Amino acid sequence: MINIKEDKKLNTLNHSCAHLLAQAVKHLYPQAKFWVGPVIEEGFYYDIDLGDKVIKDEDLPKIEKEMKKIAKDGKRIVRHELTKKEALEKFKDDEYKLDLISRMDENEQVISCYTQGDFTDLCRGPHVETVKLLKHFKLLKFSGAYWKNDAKNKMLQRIYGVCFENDEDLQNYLQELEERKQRDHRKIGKDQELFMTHELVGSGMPLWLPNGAIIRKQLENYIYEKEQKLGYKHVYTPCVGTTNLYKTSGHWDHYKENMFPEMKVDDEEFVLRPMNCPHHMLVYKNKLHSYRDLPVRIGEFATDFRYEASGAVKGLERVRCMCQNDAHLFVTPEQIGDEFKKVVKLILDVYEDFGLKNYKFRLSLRDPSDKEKYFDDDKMWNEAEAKLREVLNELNIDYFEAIGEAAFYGPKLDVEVKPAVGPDVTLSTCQLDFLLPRKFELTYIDNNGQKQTPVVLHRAIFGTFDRFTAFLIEETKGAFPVWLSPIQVNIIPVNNTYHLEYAEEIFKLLNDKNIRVELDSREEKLGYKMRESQTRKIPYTLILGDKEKENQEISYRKFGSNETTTLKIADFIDMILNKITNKEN
Ligand code: TSB
Ligand code: ZN
Repeated sequence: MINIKEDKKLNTLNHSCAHLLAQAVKHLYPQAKFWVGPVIEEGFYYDIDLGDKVIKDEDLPKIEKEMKKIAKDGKRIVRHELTKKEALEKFKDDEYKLDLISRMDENEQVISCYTQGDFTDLCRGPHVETVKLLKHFKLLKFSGAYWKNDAKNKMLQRIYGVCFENDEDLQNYLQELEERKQRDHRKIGKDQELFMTHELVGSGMPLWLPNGAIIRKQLENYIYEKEQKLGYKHVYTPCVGTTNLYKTSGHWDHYKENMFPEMKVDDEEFVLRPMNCPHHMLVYKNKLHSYRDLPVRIGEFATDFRYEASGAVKGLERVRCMCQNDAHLFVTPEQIGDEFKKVVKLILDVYEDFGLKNYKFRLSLRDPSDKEKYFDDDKMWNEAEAKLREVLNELNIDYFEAIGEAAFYGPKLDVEVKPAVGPDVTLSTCQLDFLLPRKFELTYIDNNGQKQTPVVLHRAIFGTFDRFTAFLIEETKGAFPVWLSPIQVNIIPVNNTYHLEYAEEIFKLLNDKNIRVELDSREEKLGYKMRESQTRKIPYTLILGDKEKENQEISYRKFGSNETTTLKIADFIDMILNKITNKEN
């Protein structure tokens, strides 16, 4: 998909289309007042105050129709420049425009408006010459949006649209959008019964259903095994801590707005934990360490709670209750490079196992001017950032840098991916931290018998099981490799009267080998059951009839193939177990 915001021609076209939208809305709802209508990567939107009116599904076609009418009428789009005084006078009844104008400095910028027929809007431009050129557009969706993004303000109506130069581009885009909707993990999650949400449990709190739980368990086993081999020691710690714990760590000062509010129990004040680092610092501190023990690698599949804005929560991808594949690595300063390198290699290794290719490394740095957000120690930041760059260059890793994306305790390397719908998100992360070990007064004894402070690497390979699963669902479009698939084999007897007994026999054989198998003994047509097995994206569908029963064989179809293969039952079991072990498709 082309980035409309960055394509000069499309940017102008979409911006002009936003004005066309506003004009049509004004015709239909004369009370309308307009806030801003920017161009975004995938089109444009306009934030509109419609008084009590709330936009509904059926309104979009009406607005679109009016837009078409205005466009056909073909008025020119004319620019006027104004002084600030004139602008304030012209828009004196519009609190939104007054807010914008009052913040403008006429010595620094020209104040301009654009008029098309009966509609004038304050705007920097540029625009196309006439509304006639706006032909190939579509209104896509709408939502509520607080004025200036602040929940204390009035909720405005935001309408999204997109405009192209020709119909072919528009149709291609709409088709891609449809494909992305089909791939959306929220849709597949529902269709395949992977997870659910319920308002009684709460927003951003998904419930993993049996099918989803199988996938999660496989992920847990997979990464646990890898981490064991790499010398990680796993722990279990509570998903609450006292407020004091988070005051000690600095989260209370730097991360409070992302946390659930505190709760009092007897004389203690608790918070649901947003991160596990403080608990792991205390686990480290539980005993004395010599430089010979380092690196100490403490891992946990740890549940965290974070306050995410209600408009931002999304399926499994952005939740308020999540489970991190977390670990904190305690190292000597000399070990930072090596240990960081091992983490990056583990990330690469895991992505390879899952066949993931669409990701980018982002080196997330602090914004040096933001002394509030980031802990203030220039030397520490400079050293840490330099160290990460050095390792990335050594490993020849392609990455981009992002100022202001660091954690409050240090710079980090993040893996960024693009979901089917919505903005990019981070999966894996590895974060360098010189601060928390100091706050918790952690030590190790060096080779001169002196106490030293270790450095900590925070790392999560999957990020959270929640977000990783969301991404995996979208990448595989719900057709999981056999080792992850909730149901690996679906058995269909050709005719229940003659073949059910044999099918049950095969079911037992597979089930005994821990192969996840289902037997479809419903009184439905064979063709119907086979089609359904495909729709459910089950990797292997077995069809058992006379021939198979007679020869102690099975016939199978793989997902996505129309070919039928016949094998001796033992050979089939060998084959599928091999694929599961080797994580092959
Ligand atoms: C890696 N203290 C570190 C940890 O030791 C930490 O918490 N880092 S984090 O804040 O970046 O979170 C780790 C990962 O959790 C992120 O990389 C991201 O993949 C995932 N994550 C963060 N917020 C959410 C959320 N709201 N929903 C789902 N996953 C999330
Ligand atoms: Zn951490």
